[in-house]
Amino acid sequence: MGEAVAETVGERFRELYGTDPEGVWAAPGRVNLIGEHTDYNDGFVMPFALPHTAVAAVSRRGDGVLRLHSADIGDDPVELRVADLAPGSDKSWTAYPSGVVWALREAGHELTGADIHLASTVPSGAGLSSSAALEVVVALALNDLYSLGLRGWQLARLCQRAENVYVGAPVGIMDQTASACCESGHALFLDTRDLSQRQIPFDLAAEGMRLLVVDTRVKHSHSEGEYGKRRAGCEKGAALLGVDALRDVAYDELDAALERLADDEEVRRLVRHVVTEDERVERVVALLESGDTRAIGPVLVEGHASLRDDFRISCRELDLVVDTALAAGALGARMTGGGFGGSAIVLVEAADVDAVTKAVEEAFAAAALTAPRVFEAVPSAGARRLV
Ligand code: GAF
Repeated sequence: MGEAVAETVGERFRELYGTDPEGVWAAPGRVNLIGEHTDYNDGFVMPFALPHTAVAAVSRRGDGVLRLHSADIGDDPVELRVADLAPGSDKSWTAYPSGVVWALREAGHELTGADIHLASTVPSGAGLSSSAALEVVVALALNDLYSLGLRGWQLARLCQRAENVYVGAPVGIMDQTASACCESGHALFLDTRDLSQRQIPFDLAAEGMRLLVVDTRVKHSHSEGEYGKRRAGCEKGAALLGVDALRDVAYDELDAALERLADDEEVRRLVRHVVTEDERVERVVALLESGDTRAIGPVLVEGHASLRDDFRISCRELDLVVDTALAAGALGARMTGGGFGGSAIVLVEAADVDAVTKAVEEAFAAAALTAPRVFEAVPSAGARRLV
């Protein structure tokens, strides 16, 4: 599959820029199994890569020019000068790739320009990290072509910086690390404090189960205020409790911490979510490592309730997916990603895939909602060079 995609993208590059690309790279979107809104609290997350990828055909230039083109936009390439790239100057899709070039140069890497053509199969606005995939594919291509020698987690940090500072979205480090570091057949247990990682085997098909992604088609965006408000509330909670980050509040000290926050109900709820969510990630890792995979279902459901009731970032459509899937026999379900729309994940016995899918589709139709997009998520490879 990779070769066919590389061929198509390379062909388009030739049409646009008149030469062959020096190479073609791919970086995936992700779903997060558990560990939501913990990554900017120095906590734990557990994403895995989707088969859907952003693909980039790239060549270096020596004249300081950056040309960017996206198959999804279709116009002529956008032409910029690398020396002129500045945070906040770009409000279009090109901010993601050019932000990466800016972040690499800001970190001291000498880049003299590039021609880039991008194409992506990661649904955008669906909470599946289409932006991180775009960033990481460009970072990896430039890392290879300019022989920068950066490791996956280092590229992830630079991509996060591009998104935080250049694009202006206050996201954590999960999505970029997932795209850069995930491995096929595994979920990535990531400690976002020091970026230490463990690849956890995650092969549901071998155990007769499936994980469905249900894209509610409710678009979301991180540059909008609600994500930043949650992040600021978590930081306020850490400050009130006198810790560097909510990660430092131990699960067995949660009740005492909540008592100290008695005057601020909103911060209390945010703290309770983050501390219990970190514990849920550790529980899921322990269950998967002991081979008790079906038992993660109820933990996913607890996670959803916490995001809905304490963190307050679910929405009617996400709750409908979760409630309907559980009523139709799913083992577990929860919203995934930043929230306020986007996608939910549903863990099901293989034999129940059709019945659960049908129940969710019928529930959306009965509620007069746009039909959701349902597909199976197979843990796939992280960012890589295709040719
Ligand atoms: C979005 C962000 F980009 C991530 O950093 C993370 O905070 C996630 O929402 C919530 O877990 O995907």
